[in-house]
Amino acid sequence: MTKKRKETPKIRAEFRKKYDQRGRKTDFTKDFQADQGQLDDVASAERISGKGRLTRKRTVSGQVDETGQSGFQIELEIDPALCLQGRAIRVSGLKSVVRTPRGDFDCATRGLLKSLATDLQNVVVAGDLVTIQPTGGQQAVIVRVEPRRNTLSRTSKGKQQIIASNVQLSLIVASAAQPDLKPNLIDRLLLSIEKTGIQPVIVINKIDLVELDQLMPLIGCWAQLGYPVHLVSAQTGQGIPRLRNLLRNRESVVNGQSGVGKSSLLNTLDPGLGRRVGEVSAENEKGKHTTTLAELIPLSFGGYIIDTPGIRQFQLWDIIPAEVESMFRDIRPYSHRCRYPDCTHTHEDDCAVKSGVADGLIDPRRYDSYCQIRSDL
Ligand SMILES: Nc1nc2c(ncn2[C@@H]2O[C@H](COP(=O)(O)OP(=O)(O)O)[C@@H](O)[C@H]2O)c(=O)[nH]1
Ligand SMILES: [Mg+2]
Ligand SMILES: [Zn+2]
Repeated sequence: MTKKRKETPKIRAEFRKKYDQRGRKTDFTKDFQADQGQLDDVASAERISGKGRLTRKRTVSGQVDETGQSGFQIELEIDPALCLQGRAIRVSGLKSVVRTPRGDFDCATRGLLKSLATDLQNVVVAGDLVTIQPTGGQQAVIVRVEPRRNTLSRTSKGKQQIIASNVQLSLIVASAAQPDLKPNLIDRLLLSIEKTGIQPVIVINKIDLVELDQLMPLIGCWAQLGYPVHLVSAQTGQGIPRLRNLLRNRESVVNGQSGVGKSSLLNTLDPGLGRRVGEVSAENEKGKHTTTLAELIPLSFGGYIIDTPGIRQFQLWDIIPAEVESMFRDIRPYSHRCRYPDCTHTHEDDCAVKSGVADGLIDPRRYDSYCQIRSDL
């Protein structure tokens, strides 16, 4: 059921002077980072206004839903007649490229939105749905950022950094052989996606190199847990049409070890992409500095692939050891039946998880994966 929203009167909000560094550091910077960078949280008037010098007043209009929770939006003197809706497909610092029905626009970010940026958090990230106000030619200013459905993050300088938003699928690409299939690595990548709300999809490439029978028990285990598995070969084209249908009109991020065939797969899916095969991607090139965290690459059949040139691999950010059990869908149902409430399911007596493994209710390989991930954290 969709939540009903009703308009509330405009609220006069007071903001600190634009370049008041002290204000930025003490007030909403913290909240901004804690709240997944969602502008609607940041914009609630009290938190933005401080007790110090107030130099400007702005009108903020907000919405309150039936549950009484505020969903404030920054909405500053926007003239709807002049504005366009679009999607940020590339962001470098405060410059973005926004794709709209009227073509791509080079955009700056409007002053007040800009003042919400911190060292780590960009106000606009690739994937954001934005409103822009053209300023002439294909130039524009971003005046509004829609709340994000979900975010893709990494840890940088000990903090969570958002690199892309509104991602629908996360492809975990592995190879059946050359390099060997590493099921525990797949489990690890599944775990790192579990919290984001992005749908994971396991893609096993290079199936031309193996007998499929060998893979079936593994695939059955993941499928039973609700993770879709695609068996493909970039070389023979097996499984490609089905994967293409999945990616069509969606935004997908591609993840997986080097050499498993990610570039080959993208080329087979959409030959126009022209990805270089057999090359270590830019992410590993030493000395190459890029400020573009993520980029949306349009697919000829609709949708986007999200490229993350600056990111080596998605880490298990933000997960504490005690959380791991709850993120293993197959271990979670047993984890509260142990004798000790803080059971780690590794060395304790009367452990329901270990009993589950012994009784054949939990896949021993998945349990092994659990132990490995826990000990690595
Ligand atoms: N046999 C076979 N080899 C493949 C397949 N896909 C990719 N390769 C090879 O695997 C190597 C690495 O491919 P690449 O696309 O660069 O992998 P990436 O590092 O994940 O982007 C290249 O030598 C490809 O030719 C496939 O489906 N079958
Ligand atoms: Mg590659
Ligand atoms: Zn236990």
